[in-house]
Amino acid sequence: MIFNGDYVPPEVQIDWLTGMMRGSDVQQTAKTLREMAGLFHDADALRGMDESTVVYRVQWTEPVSQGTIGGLFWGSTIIEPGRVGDEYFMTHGHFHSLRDRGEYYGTIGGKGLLVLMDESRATRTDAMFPGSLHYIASGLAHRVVNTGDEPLLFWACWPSDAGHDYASIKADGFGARVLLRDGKPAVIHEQISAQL
Ligand code: S6P
Ligand code: ZN
Repeated sequence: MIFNGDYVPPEVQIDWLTGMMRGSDVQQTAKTLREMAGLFHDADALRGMDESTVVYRVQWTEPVSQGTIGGLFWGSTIIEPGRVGDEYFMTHGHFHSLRDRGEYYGTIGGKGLLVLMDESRATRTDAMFPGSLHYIASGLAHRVVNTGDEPLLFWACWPSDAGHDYASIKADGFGARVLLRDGKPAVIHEQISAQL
């Protein structure tokens, strides 16, 4: 059926080491501090920065349309080094709209932390470094933080019907932030207010 000529996947070339993708099907986006307002905890520090600063770039290919069951998407993300106040540059982070869809991340360059959070807000981090492979289990929100001095580059592969739920992260954030403390990155978990 797949060989009957109805479906010809788009041609895409990738450069593993730089994260660059080429091909008619390649899409890309760059996220600036302006678009990320509200995600960093220090609003005063953000106001003092150039809001056109690019925090991260994503390139990806969608060989089938979004929502297709059984397909896969593929892309790269490059997060610049930097901080807003004491908080390291990071991606927005998201749950998949279909919660039972997982994902793979594989790191090429730089270092950082993959922040994972379940629906109960329990949050943990995995170290990212060249060669680290991360299986993001279904149901986990995921965000990447660049804790190094150079760009952090990773490749990702995710299901074409996963979708992205950014709204719940925009509203409530993650259960932990990665902040500069005593000259090094520290994972600061949120205070859980006492239940009455
Ligand atoms: C998609 C996958 C990545 C991210 C990218 C940017 O499921 O996880 O391609 O889209 O790393 O992160 P975010 O949170 O802004 O989408
Ligand atoms: Zn994802």
